[in-house]
Amino acid sequence: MSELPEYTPPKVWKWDSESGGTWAKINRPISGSTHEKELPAGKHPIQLYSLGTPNGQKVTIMLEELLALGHKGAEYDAWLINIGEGDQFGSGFVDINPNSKIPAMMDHSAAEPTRVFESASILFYLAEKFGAFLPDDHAQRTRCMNWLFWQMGSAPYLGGGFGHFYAYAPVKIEYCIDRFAMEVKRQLDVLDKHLANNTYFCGDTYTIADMAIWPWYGGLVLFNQYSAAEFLDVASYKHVNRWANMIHERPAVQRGRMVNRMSGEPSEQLRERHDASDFDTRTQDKIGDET
Ligand SMILES: N[C@@H](CCC(=O)N[C@@H](CS)C(=O)NCC(=O)O)C(=O)O
Repeated sequence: MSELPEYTPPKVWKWDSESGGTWAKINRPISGSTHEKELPAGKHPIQLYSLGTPNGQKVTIMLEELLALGHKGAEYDAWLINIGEGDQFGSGFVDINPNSKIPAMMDHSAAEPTRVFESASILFYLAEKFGAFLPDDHAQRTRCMNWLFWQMGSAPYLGGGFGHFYAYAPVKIEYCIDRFAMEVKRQLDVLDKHLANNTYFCGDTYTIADMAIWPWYGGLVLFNQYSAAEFLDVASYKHVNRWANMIHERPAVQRGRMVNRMSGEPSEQLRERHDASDFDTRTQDKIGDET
């Protein structure tokens, strides 16, 4: 085990704003807005304020899937919230999500304009609104919700635990990396065993549970998330790989993954989406730094 400086926690924790690490600049121990900023609004009933992280992708995949199914009411404007620059602390964003995290959504087609935050809540809201990607049968619906809630409870160990200490922390701490690598491998094993006997998370039906799990665990096995594919030996989870590849083949998933993205191939970054044609005309390779 590597040597770390001796640390005795003080009686009362105090905020050290210089604690270091990739996200130190934006992390704060207090909630609420830091500055006044109204959010823009476009022409569509659904206004999404997000970023193309795994949590953001869940919602853009769902919206693109709904549109692919012919639900015209799912047309949306997707505005970029740059969390590295602190946009999530603007007053307009905090009015929608007091928790200052993407994704956040406004539905202006409801009798009362409706604010929706937390990615699973948004997925569930859209599934109920359009009657899609959520089984009607109570037993099947419960299966779907089990896995949806599984994702919400489990992914913080992957992102906030493993990803943070393996990729972002200013020092590599063996104890923390061990603890969270063990948990993430256990989670991958849970998924792998389930997918050995099920095409999707809910048997033969593609649901919001798949849309929630894929950007995180699919990202790990397909896109070398956190540069950890080799370290976690993700290739050994054969059924997760089979499922992840199958979901990735869906055109709506490929589109959803491009929306509000700020990294990767410029041709796969559609930083803001206001129209279906934007996928052909407004990607970063075509417009450069115009946005
Ligand atoms: N449980 C939330 C988590 C959302 C979340 O963690 N969003 C991150 C980006 S993936 C964020 O906005 N971080 C900004 C911050 O922590 O200040 C959800 O699923 O919607």
